[in-house]
Amino acid sequence: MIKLYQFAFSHYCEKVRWALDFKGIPYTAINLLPGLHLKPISKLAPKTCMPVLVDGKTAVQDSAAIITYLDRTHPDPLLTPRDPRKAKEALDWEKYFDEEIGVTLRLWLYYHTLPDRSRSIKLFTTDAPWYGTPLYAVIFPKVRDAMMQMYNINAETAKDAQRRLGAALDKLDDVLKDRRFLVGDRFSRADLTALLSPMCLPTDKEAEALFPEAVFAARNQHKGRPYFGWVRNIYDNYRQPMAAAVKAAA
Ligand SMILES: N[C@@H](CCC(=O)N[C@@H](CS)C(=O)NCC(=O)O)C(=O)O
Repeated sequence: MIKLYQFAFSHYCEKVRWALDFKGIPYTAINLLPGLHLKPISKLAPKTCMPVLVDGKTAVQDSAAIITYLDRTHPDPLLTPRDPRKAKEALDWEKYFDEEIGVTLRLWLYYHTLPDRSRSIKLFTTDAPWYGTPLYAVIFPKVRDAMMQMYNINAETAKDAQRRLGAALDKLDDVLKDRRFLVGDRFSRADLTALLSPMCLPTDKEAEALFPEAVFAARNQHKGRPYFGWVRNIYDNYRQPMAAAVKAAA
């Protein structure tokens, strides 16, 4: 059975869960804790980031590489358009999402969330092993410092991330004026809108509990925007329920 090493709360991991569920592939999710993931992941792959998919002797790291791998090994249904020009367009959109939305949204969210210890611990222990909460009671300050360093989080970078994210969302609003899908007239990997799930998916009540004030306020301002409705719509219509056969914790 395929194994997916992941952080349950990670939007890059949600992208791969979605691809697996869309294709109806059974898998086991191995949920790790930030900080404690470093050792197991460095044994599997060159970098420490997740998602990492393990299929027998093959380990694939990086959400885009995993989707390409799954399209090769489980082509029905394909997520990459067959037409080479459209395939390139879909990959370009995916890269844009990964770099201009996934990275900037995370940096901005973490800048506002990490100072709040209990909110952060709640987020990082989502569906994680039982010992996560007592362990973070002790090691959280170290993990927080490491994350701020790893993602280069400070007031200046958060401001820049917010600006870049704003520009990317404006571009999406503009493009979505006259399209249902980002590429052609079919759902493709370009429309796996998981990277916007932290912003768009929680209900108002969940968002209020989950987000720091600045993020909650921004989210409320965005609720009427085309991109926001598009993400919700695509989720409603194309996101199958999670099919992880076993949810293991390590
Ligand atoms: N480009 C990568 C980004 C993945 C990524 O940034 N993962 C983060 C969680 S959101 C991570 O594992 N960070 C911990 C680390 O890099 O050690 C992908 O698309 O999979």
